[in-house]
Amino acid sequence: MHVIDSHTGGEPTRVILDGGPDLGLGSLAKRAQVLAAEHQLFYQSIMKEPRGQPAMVGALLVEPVDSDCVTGVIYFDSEAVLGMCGHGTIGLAVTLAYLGRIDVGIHKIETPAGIVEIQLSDENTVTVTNIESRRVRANVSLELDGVGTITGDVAYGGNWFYIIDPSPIDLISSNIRKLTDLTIQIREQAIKDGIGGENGEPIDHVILQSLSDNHNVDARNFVLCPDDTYDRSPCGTGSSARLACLAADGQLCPGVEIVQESIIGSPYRLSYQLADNDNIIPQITGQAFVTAETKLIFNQLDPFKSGIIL
Ligand code: PYC
Repeated sequence: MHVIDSHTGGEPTRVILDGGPDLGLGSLAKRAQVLAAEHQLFYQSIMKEPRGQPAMVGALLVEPVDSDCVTGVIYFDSEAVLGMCGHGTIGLAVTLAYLGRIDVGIHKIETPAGIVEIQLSDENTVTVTNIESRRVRANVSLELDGVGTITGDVAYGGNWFYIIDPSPIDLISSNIRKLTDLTIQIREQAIKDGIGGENGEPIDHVILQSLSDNHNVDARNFVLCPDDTYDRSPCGTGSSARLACLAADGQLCPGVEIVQESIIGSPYRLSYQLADNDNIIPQITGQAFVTAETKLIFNQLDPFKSGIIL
């Protein structure tokens, strides 16, 4: 199995070029369901240690339904198949450029959540125009044992987010352990309380927001992903959900750019346009770098050929 690894603002992406399971030829959403239901060992074997690494997102290339798209892609981490992935799309665009499959310019990519547009500005810089994003509910409270009341917004940006602003814990790297524990507790409580999308979709990511102390940066976040790791990048789908909240609150006008940084300080430039309904169309600009071209080997005698699963 040939893969190409990259990182987007420190967050790793592994593009799988061949050797994936047969998912049929349905819509990408249908194929993502088949991957989640029937091929968990496949994606865990690529994402989990010793072959994968914490926080890594896989990008399985598949035939698109819409032939205008340069490729179809299904994203996953070691625990879940994702609807969309912003940092992964930036990493995928840079990987496709590295492979000589796309040039500088505008291209379309099909994901289970819908078609996204990428603008490759140079070999590392990409703007993603994401699927329509929206805030679903504002000021939803939950009670956490030992913490008290937490209040946040529920928003969709290709995945489902519960966003708390301001963060109850300082967003500094020495707090990463505490931030991870708190956001896991929040996600578990949100799921128990049935907080989620309009059709009962569970919260899969939690965001804590704050202002940034850094010059020329507007905001900082900490994003918990389904595999319980934190996003090293500012999270493209999470930034889209956050933009939907800012738009709904009248705190950011269409076309105005802000800079959002992650807990490790890597930045995205963000803006949005209004869609025909109350939704927004987010734009996320970031940079990715290819780090490895690898052939993965699965030896039947290897006791950890499917990854370390505890
Ligand atoms: O950038 O959308 C994103 C993302 C989702 C999970 C990890 N990164």
